[in-house]
Amino acid sequence: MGLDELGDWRRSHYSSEINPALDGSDVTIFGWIEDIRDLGRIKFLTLRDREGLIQITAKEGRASPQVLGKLELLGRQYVIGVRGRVKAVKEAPRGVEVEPSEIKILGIAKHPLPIDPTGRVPAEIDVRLDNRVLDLRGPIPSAIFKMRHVVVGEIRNFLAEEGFLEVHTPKIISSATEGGAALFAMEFFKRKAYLAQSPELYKEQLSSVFEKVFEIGTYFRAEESHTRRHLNEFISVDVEEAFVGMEDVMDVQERLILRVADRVARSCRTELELLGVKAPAPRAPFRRYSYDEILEELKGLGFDLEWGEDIPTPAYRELGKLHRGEYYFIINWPTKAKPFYIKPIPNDPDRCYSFDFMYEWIEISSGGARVDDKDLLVRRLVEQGLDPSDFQHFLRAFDFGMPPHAGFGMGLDRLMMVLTGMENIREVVLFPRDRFRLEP
Ligand code: AMO
Repeated sequence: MGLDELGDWRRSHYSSEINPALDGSDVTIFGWIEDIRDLGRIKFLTLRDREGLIQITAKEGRASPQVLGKLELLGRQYVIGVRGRVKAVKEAPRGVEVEPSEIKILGIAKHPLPIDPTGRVPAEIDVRLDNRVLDLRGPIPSAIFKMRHVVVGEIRNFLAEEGFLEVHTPKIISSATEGGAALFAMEFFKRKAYLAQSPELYKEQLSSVFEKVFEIGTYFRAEESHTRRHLNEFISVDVEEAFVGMEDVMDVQERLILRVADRVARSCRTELELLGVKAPAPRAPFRRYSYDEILEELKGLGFDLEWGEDIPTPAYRELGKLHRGEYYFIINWPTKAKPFYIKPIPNDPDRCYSFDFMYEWIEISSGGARVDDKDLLVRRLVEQGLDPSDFQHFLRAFDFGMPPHAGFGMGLDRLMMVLTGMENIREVVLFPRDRFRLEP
């Protein structure tokens, strides 16, 4: 079947803009066919565009033979343009429909379709992800990604208003940042290079120039674990500030969450309703528990962890039940459980100025105050089994005047899981990458 040319047709209205008050007006609309109902003498099409749905109604006797002929050719998810007249009709969804005077077929869809994007016929997440573009046309993914757009915009506005400068650091790097094991190696002409795991070493250096910086960027980790909250490619919101300590950047994190939650509650009502989640209403100030206190809580829950250990997932799961609906910080971790760049507490060097920011059982961000003394940094690198010569460029910045500084990195995808109530991080990422998924 030949496709029609777009020609001079341009959209006059989105579906959501067509309401009973437009009764009698001529409109041009575009979209994807969600449903076709053929009742013989009357045919209903539901057309979806990015804003929602509109009903197209063609009656024999009223519609032209051209229109009736075109209707015979259509299938679900075909892309069409419709010119027609708006009619206020009580029985129609939202009390309005469009009577077509001309239809253009602009794109076809092959049948049978692999999934039903309306979600009425549920499909496994893997099948949905294999057909992600079609899947994204459904109302739930659509709500998630509209909300994600609002969230990213608000984070950017908030940080800019707080005086942070947005920066972009390299993603092709020559040495590990967050530990060697989870690095993706690549060939960089004749040299070996890696994909950045975080902007840590760059944002720290830039705090010695611009004092307050942030970056929203893509990072890569070769972690083999296949979980519902890890991907091999994820987006992090990184913040770094000079002349402050851990508590100050925790306050930034707290204000950021309050601001985003407020914005989502005000701007995403439709999306929240569709997702079936309550508007976020975090109660500040967020509680700050020490690692030692959390270990005690876990003991009470039956997890006898050795001091210094990282907290395993099953323990986090139980901890989350204890902290239901709560955003909270876990601070002052054992130094050996954190990366080399986190500053040990001078009079208690087994503990460090670090925090994880949590919602229930999910870690949303982590950060802390940084080692700002070069000799200590070199010692910390060696203690962690790293070779200081791999970090010579980072270390050199400490010869150029490095201020005390602190910061954090927040997983944007994790935050979106929390705000949308999704249990699987793949739901909130357009084209997720994990060990088993490199496509689409
Ligand atoms: P960390 O390694 O804890 O800290 O990462 C920061 C935040 O990024 C998110 N995150 C991930 N999200 C999805 N998939 C993953 N595989 C993944 N790994 C991490 C989490 C996590 O809290 N440089 C430090 C931050 C700092 O100190 O400023 C860092 O990278 O939400």
